[in-house]
Amino acid sequence: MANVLMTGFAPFGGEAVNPSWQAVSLLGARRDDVAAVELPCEFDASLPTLRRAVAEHRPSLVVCVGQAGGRLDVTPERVAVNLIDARIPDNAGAQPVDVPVVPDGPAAYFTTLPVKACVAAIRAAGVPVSVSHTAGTYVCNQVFYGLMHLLSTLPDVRGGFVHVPFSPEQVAASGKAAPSLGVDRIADALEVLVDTALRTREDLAVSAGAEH
Ligand code: PCA
Repeated sequence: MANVLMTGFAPFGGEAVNPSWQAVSLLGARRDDVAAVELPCEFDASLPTLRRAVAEHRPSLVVCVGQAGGRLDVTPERVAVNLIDARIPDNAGAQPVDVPVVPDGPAAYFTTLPVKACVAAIRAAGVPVSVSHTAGTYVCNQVFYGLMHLLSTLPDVRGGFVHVPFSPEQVAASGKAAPSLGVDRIADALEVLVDTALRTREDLAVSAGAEH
């Protein structure tokens, strides 16, 4: 019985694949306790799809994952902001600018994942990883904020968001120089994150801060 819900995104921005969904679907196939759901990269449809998945699977842990092309490493996100400012249109052609995710919602929510313990465990497993303090202002931040808004009404359910780099196949196909991480390594990191979150209630009291 799945008690972990994981989501990844459909390809967007002209990419043929999205390693977030590739890695999440690998984990869904690998583990009985993980339900894997693909979210559309569309402002209107992403959160309704997530809410339906939470209602269907009734998880105790929700980990949403998205691609952050150009990032060097796997990045568990710490904070979601109540702001959408789309740099490019979504897959339905919508490009909202300077609108809230939830009108009259709080400015931000923090993750309820133990991100520092997760980073330490993923690092020990040999995958490059660091805490991130911004999930951007596009569909991923919208989903992260919407998830935490929903979980604020479900006190027994913890959750958060993880961004992942391009895969080597994406970088090769584009011909651009960019950092990448194989989908199998991304899946390994996400599996360590899930196991760490399931057994860790109190996050580590170590610094993961950044000057910028
Ligand atoms: N990354 C985008 C949206 C979908 C995805 O995988 C983002 O970071 O907002």
